[in-house]
Amino acid sequence: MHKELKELAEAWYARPIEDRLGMTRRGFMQFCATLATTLGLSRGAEAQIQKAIEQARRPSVIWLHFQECTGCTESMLRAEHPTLEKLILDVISLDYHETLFAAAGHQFEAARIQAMTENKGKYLLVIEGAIPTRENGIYCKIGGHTAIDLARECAADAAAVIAIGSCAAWGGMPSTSPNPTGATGVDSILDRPVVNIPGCPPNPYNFLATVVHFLTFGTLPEVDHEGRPLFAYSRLIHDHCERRAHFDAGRFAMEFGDEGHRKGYCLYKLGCKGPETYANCPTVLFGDVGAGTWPVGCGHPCIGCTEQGVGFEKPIHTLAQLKSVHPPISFPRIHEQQGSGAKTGEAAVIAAVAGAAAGAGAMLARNLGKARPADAPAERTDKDGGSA
Ligand code: FSX
Ligand code: SF4
Ligand code: F3S
Repeated sequence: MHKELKELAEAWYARPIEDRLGMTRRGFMQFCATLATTLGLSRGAEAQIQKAIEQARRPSVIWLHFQECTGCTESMLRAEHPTLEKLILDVISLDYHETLFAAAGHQFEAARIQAMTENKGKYLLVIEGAIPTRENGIYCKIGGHTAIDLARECAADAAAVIAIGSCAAWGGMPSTSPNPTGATGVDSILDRPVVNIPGCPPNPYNFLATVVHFLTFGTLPEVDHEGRPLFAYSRLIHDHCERRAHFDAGRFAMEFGDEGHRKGYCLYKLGCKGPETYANCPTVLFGDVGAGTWPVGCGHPCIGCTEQGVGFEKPIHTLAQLKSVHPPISFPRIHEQQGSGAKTGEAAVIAAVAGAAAGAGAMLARNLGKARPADAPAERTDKDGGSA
């Protein structure tokens, strides 16, 4: 780096973090508490997170783009929270990013090699987009190198590899049948563990929380059998959806714009895939602009964008397979205030409001047919309900 630029950067990072982020000290501490909550950490972890963000050397991040729409990057940087993108860019040192860099051509290629050499064994490799494998990967090339070769070359000396978005996690939209380019997820072409953060686009908080976990504890968070962090992908959307009480009571929207839809009833019969999709969308929300800012909250069925075999695979209005018919032991509040500073993600805690619906299972079994609620309720069939 140019000497003057280096001095400027050093002076900038010598300033207190709240100055750099343009937030109050209290706001920063609340933010750390929110991240600790999102990660499902025990009491006191927010102090460790706070210390790590303030004091740790920012990990170098090399960010590659392959087959995708750049929505992951866009959603991260366009987040409405005034400090989220600042925090992400403050927590990591983004040393190579194909969308954000001003450099081009050979200069750009040189930046990648330099970042890899200077941070050998220590950098985080983030991959956005699917890897085309058909015909030796010729369907995606950057600087003359295929996505397969670039991913393998950059992963060789990385401290950890994060696949961001459903495309990178399992192929996502580019892998939709008939998958002409043989698009696949990053982990299928690397012989090392990959943390997957699916979603199209994924929630920026899940990426930030994963990086902060690495920064704080030196390890990546615990993952499920598909490589997804448990803190974000261990619960069904259906089990923490604000419309769940309507599902249990048999109140469904049958058409877009009908009375049930206008009243905010359950979207199951419009094809909502919440009952077979694992993600924290209902509690973390998107964009920090208010309550209900997630697909179902806005009145559209979840399409299962985080779930391989569901998102971009099952027709949007096909009924979901029910992974569970048991009523949850708690429900989130229907109207939770969002959008003020560090409050985002705290809905995860607030979700612990008591309210098991007695007899909801029986109601459920009676009301899952396609008939309108006013009609004689049809018995549930496998076609309607799946493996319950
Ligand atoms: Fe797009 Fe990212 Fe979807 Fe894919 O997000 S939002 S197509 S997951 O890789 O850019
Ligand atoms: Fe919510 Fe969809 Fe489940 Fe209905 S089916 S409760 S809208 S997740
Ligand atoms: Fe995707 Fe469904 Fe969440 S469509 S963003 S997994 S609500």
